[in-house]
Formats: sequence, C-alpha cells, structure tokens
Amino acid sequence: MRIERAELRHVELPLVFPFETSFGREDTKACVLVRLYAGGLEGWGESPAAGAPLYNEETVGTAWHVLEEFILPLLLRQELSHPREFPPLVRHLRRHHMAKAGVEAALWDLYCQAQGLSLARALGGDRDQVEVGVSLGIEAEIGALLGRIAEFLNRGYRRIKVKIKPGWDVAVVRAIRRTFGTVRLQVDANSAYTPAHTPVLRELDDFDLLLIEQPLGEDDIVDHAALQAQLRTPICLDESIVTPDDARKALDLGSCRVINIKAARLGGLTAGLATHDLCRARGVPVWCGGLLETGIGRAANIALASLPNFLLPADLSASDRYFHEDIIDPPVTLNADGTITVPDRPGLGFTVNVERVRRCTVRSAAVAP
Ligand code: OSB
Ligand code: MG
Repeated sequence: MRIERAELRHVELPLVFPFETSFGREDTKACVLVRLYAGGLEGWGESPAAGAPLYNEETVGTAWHVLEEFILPLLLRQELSHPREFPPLVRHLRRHHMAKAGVEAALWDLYCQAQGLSLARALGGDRDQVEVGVSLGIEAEIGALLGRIAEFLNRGYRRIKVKIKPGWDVAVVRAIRRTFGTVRLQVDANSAYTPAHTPVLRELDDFDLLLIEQPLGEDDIVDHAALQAQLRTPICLDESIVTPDDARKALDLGSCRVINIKAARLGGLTAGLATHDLCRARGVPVWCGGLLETGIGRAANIALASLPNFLLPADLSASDRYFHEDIIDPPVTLNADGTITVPDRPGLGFTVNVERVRRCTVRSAAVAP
C-alpha cells in the first residue's frame, strides 16, 4: 500500500446524556478522525483523544499537531505491505499513542479492504458475537443512577460498570446490589484513590464485583500491588498499562489480575494484540475498554474484542447509548442476548456516513506528500 494522501477531521458529537467520571464531566464527544487514501480505497481510523487531557495526557489539539507535523509526513513517504510495519516507523516519536492508533486503525481498514478480509478475522478474532456491557457515569443522586441502570438492563445489557470516586462508592454499590441483586457489576475509579483509602476499597470487597478498575495512580503499579494483596476482588488496570511491556511488569508485580485493553491507549491495534497475547500466555483474562468512540473507533474495538482471550464483557455499547446519530451505517445495535454482532464484511464492516461526518466536523485538513 502506498498512502497517496490523508485527511484529518476534528469532529464533535453531542452525547445523549453527560458522562461524568472522577476526572470530569463530558457533554460532547470530541476526537480526531484519520482518513487515508490508497489505490482507489479509503481507510478510516479514530484517535480518541478528548478535548482536555483528563483521561491521559493527549488532547484533540496534541493529536492533531503530532499527526499533521510528524506522523503523516513520515507515512506518506512509505510503501507498506502490512499495518504491522507502521509502529516501527513511528517508534522514535515518544508516546502520543492515541495519535498513532488512529493512523494504524485506518491502515488496517485499508489492508482488510484490499485483502477482502474482515478486520476481526485479520486480527485473529474467532467469535461472531461479543459480550458487552454499559459504563455509566457519576450522577447527582444515587436514585438517578439506579434509574439509568434499570433502563439499560431493560434494553438488554447484562453487565453494568459504574464510575466511582471518594464519597461516591460503597453506598452506591450497596444500593445497586439491593436494587438489582446479582447483576454482573464492576466499578472504575480512574485513579481517584490513594493508598490511604485502602479501608474504603476493602469495603468494596463485600459486593462480589467482577473487578475494581484503576483505583490508584496511573503511574503507580507498586501501590496497586500492595492493594491487590489486600483485596479478594481482582484489580483491573486501565490507565497504568500503556505498552505491552507495562502489562508484563504489572503482572510480575501482582498489581492486577485483569487487564483492560484499549488499542488507542496502547498506541494501536498491533500493541493491543501483543497485550492480548501476553495475557493469554499467562492465563490472565482481558476485556475491551472504550473511550466513548464514534462508530469508527467502535468498529475497530468490536473486531478486537472478538479475539479469544477477551473473557469479560466489553465496554462497548450500541450507538444509541452515546449518540442521537452515529457516523456509521448501520449503527451498532445490541442483540437480545446482550451481545454485539461482529461484522464479517471486509474492513471495518460498517460504512462511514461521510455526509454526517462532514456535519460534525469542526476543523479539517488535507495532508499530501
Ligand atoms: O476509564 O474506561 C474508562 C470513557 C472515557 C474515558 C475513560 C473511560 C471511559 C469509559 C466508557 O468507561 C467506556 C465506553 O462506553 O466507551
Ligand atoms: Mg477505565
């Protein structure tokens, strides 16, 4: 594949309801879309950096800068035969994983279209459906959260994840257990706690949670190891794992028993696959996380989640959990059994609705060699 030209689009889509985590509240989904043109085909990828550097250090602005000035000029001079040749090309550019991941996803889309392969099969996925759940944010009152959970259980979701922070934790989980019994439940703190909160986190051990996601600092696998030793519930790391090698170190230290894989956080699908394979070899379950992706990023996540060691339900919900109107056709929908069907068409398996992309574009740029 020779990439002839590229297009960047900063898009913004209003969320159907605000999403609040321990680090802040989002009303709008923002990201950078990458569109690559090669040999009469076009490939799409999403860099899910948000408006502000709250989940990690990247933003739409930093992703745009690094894509336009560094990553795309390098790519546009190359002939690649496989998307796996892309990560070595940009390895000397430090971090900026989400920026890189958007390009790599577009390369996989192009490659799969050219080969007549679905992205899921190209990645080594072997499932036709993936089990999914819904991730729900912090609300002003517990009653409002219970109402949302009821609504999503009615829609067919079989696993609930709720965001927690100090002061919004044990009472919330207790109320959910009282109201919804043994529903599959997990919590995500996005690094809101410190080792001084260990007693509170230990209280969560009584509620049969599937896992506790990223309780402590994103740069701290040492304190996570000490905490895991005091908990029965598995700790799952998200923010702390930014390379496959981070996963190895965290597992060696005993910092977690489960890993959340987000290809974008890890720098691309190839790094996501490597993390999956490493965990599989060590008998450690993984699951596919999300970053409120548009249909373009979501399609890639669905394909990745079809790999064999994705053993817990994914943070992948139907398009209508996030947006009034998604930018792919058809939108992602939930099956009656709480799964999402993995498309078997070549490439991403969904059609990008370019007109809708155009309508939510805030800024666009063409990059040519
Ligand atoms: O920590 O998993 C997270 C969304 C934005 C930033 C961080 C996270 C999340 C989610 C939502 O939990 C998952 C999704 O439905 O896309
Ligand atoms: Mg998380």
